[in-house]
Amino acid sequence: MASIPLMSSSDSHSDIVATLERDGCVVVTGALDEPTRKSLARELGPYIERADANADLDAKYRTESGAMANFYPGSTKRVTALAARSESFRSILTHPMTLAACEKILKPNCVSYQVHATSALVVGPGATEQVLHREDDGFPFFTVPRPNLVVASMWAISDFTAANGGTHLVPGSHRWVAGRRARDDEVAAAEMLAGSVLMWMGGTLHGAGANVSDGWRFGIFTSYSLGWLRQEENQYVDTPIALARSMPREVRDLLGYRMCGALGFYDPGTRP
Ligand SMILES: O=C(O)CCC(=O)C(=O)O
Repeated sequence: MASIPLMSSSDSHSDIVATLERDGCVVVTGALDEPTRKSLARELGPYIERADANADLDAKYRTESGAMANFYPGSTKRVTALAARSESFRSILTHPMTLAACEKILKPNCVSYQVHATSALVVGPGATEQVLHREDDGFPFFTVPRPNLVVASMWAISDFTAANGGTHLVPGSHRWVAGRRARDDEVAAAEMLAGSVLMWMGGTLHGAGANVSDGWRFGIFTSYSLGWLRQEENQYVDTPIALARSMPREVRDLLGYRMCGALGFYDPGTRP
């Protein structure tokens, strides 16, 4: 049976990142303290409350083949634009452990890396399994296995179990060639206590598990990409410049309000 390496936040960042690179995924316990988790739940609660548990999305994205419906299974709430919506989210965005992973995995391929996408992913009872996919699938120009373009993370606000929709991962699949499909025994569910973080490589096959429990699974997804790529979530729309100006420099920079080498210049009059 496949398994996901389990480490602790007291392990060195370099050991954690080396494990992530080797196996394509890693769970690290004790990464987010309880007060921060509570603040995140409080700040995002009203948005999650209002979010449709996906009946709409299902209909909106359904294609003739049903492919998008497999990507957006029902009974799942998605709240995006987290940098704009939650001040506490900044401690996830700038967490030294995930930034250490970006420094090692992304930085060799770019002048600066950036936020790629953010979302609270709340999987409810009855949700079916999400189709396995790769974070770097948005860049089909490169052939699989692609160079390192994206690093992803899922922060457990609630406990994650195999029964409540714990993320499915295929360890090692970041090195697979295109078209290789995962056997059942190659897929592992991320089981982790609240406060843990699951990190995975942009090329690692993964997807939300089915929720056969009677509780909701609450995770916060955050990914980063090379600064010269198009962000998956449009951070300039979700965090407009007036709001970005009120944020710490490090956060603004990560959102993309800076140049990446010669790319992304702006008129000095609109300086962020
Ligand atoms: O919710 C999860 O566990 C994974 C979600 C995911 O990979 C996605 O929606 O792209």
